[in-house]
Amino acid sequence: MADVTTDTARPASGDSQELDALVIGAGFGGMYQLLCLRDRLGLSVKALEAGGGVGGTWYWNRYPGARCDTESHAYWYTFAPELMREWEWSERYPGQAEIMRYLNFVADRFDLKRDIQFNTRVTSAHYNEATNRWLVCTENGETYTVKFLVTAVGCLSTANVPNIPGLADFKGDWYHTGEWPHEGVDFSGKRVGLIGTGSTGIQAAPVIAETAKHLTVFQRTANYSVPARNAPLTDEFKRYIKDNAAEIRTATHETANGHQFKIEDRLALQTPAEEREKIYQAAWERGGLQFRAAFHDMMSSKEANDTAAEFIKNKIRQIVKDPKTAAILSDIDHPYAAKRPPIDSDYFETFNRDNVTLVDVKAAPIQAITQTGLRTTEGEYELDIIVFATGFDAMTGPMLRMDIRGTNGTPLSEVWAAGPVTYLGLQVGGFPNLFTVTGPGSPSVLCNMPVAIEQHAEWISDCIAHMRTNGIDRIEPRPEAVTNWVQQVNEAAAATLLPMATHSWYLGANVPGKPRVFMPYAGGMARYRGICADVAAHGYEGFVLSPAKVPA
Ligand code: FAD
Ligand code: NA7
Repeated sequence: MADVTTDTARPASGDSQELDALVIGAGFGGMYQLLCLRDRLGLSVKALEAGGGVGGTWYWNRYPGARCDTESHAYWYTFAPELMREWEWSERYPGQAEIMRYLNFVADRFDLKRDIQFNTRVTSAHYNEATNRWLVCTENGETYTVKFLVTAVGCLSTANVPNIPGLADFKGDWYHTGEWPHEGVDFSGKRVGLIGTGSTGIQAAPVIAETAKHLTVFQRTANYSVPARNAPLTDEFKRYIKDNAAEIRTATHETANGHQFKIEDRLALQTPAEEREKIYQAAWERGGLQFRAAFHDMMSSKEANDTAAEFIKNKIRQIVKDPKTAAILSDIDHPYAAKRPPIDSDYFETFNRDNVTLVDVKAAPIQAITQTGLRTTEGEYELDIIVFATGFDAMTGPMLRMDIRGTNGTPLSEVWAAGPVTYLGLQVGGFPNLFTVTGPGSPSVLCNMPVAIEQHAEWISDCIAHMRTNGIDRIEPRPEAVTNWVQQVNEAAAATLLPMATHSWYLGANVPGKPRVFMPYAGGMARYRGICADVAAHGYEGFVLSPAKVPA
């Protein structure tokens, strides 16, 4: 354990700025948390953001084809009805640039930027028990002393570049999709290698193929995908959104996954095969993430899931003309949607192009990156550009990248050594007054995220308001509440097929050495919202609330 009296986080010079609260991050989460604490509670508060602007995910992920998979009328803030009327989306799924315009619009509308410091990465946060304050240090050498610390660092903000030997010697250019250059990348006339066939690789491949001389897609795990069927929104639908803003908000609050669509009650296994096929076909034609909602038992019964899986595999075989390529693409080893289900615009069709090749790196693993390309056990591929669509050190990565220490100087990395343990994904035992927006153990990535983010930011803000009203200085979860919640998170996952995708990032399996623990809460957003509300209504049950010290 670290000695708190010799605080290594404290820089040699510079006065520490004192604030009521500090928010780390200025994506959807950090922006709204800042607004709640500043404008509703009247706290002195600032947000620190590593990037050069607001937007979080959408600031960093500028790769070709970057687009939201949530439908636009569910992927926004719903806390202010007037905001829902003022903003107008143009497409069924908003692209990266449009989301950035939206988040800048919100930031300007609520004058948030004056309290956000950009290009500022937080490196450490140490709790001082004697003063009940957090000492927060930045890469630039500034320090802040704050009572409340809220991390809104995102679940998918730490890029995962695999440690493939030889990358440093590669003479071409390489990029990770989550750290894409703002000036863009010109693929024309280039031989491009794309590693990764998750949601991102599946979005990027068709767009890269349009301009690249040749695109080679290196696939390790074959993946399902359903057509997105993106299209401009009609005037009629835009009017519907404006007229029904309140209903849309309510709908997203009541569904299990925070989307606007409900999971059907019918069961795949009780539906005659012919009718089931028709339902899948209709869902395929409608497109989007709601394919997953076609039957209630899809995520709880392997047999039911197999019917969806087989439908999609057949579609792949029908779309992809070369039988060998189709076989590699449809050789999928996990239940449908047990990994984050991608949606696409012409992904499988892309493999019918003359300038696109699929390489099965499960059969012939990648050995090294060479000066001029990439080598697998079966051969060498000459490349000018390598694109890593290899995902993120999800959920815990951004937290553990900082040196966070709680009571007795205990590092968060020690408490989470065997996987993240939290109470409600909102607080960690031994880290008083530290709140985590969409922390591990909350629905987060299993949900339409703005819905989860709004609920967290509001719960945190209400909790701090309660503390201030009631003369409470410090809050942290009881150990038994943490143990009980971790068990509930495990049970919720075990009731679904999600853990069957043993290589998924939900389990931390994509990062070598990371503990394999199912991290998000799979019990559904609506149920989770109710649990959090009950906890608050019962005097913050499961938390220790300590009164302010009366001066002697
Ligand atoms: P982020 O947007 O990740 O913002 C966190 C911010 O914290 C970042 O800007 C980061 O720079 C900053 N930060 C982190 N650490 C530090 C530090 N130490 N110091 C200072 N700043 C720090 N969700 C959906 O619901 N639907 C979708 O369709 C969808 N599509 C996605 C597509 C992609 C390509 C990705 C990567 C994610 C997608 N997501 C989607 C998830 C997405 O992350 C959330 O929807 C949402 O944007 C998260 O907002 P956030 O504020 O919680 O986190
Ligand atoms: P994902 O879903 O983690 O996908 C990463 C892909 O990269 C996946 O196909 C991985 O294969 C592949 N990968 C990772 N490392 C390697 C190595 N070393 N060699 C070959 N292939 C590799 O990330 P995404 O960015 O697509 O999606 C993450 C979220 O962002 C998603 O929820 C969306 O919201 C957007 P694997 O499956 O591990 O075999």
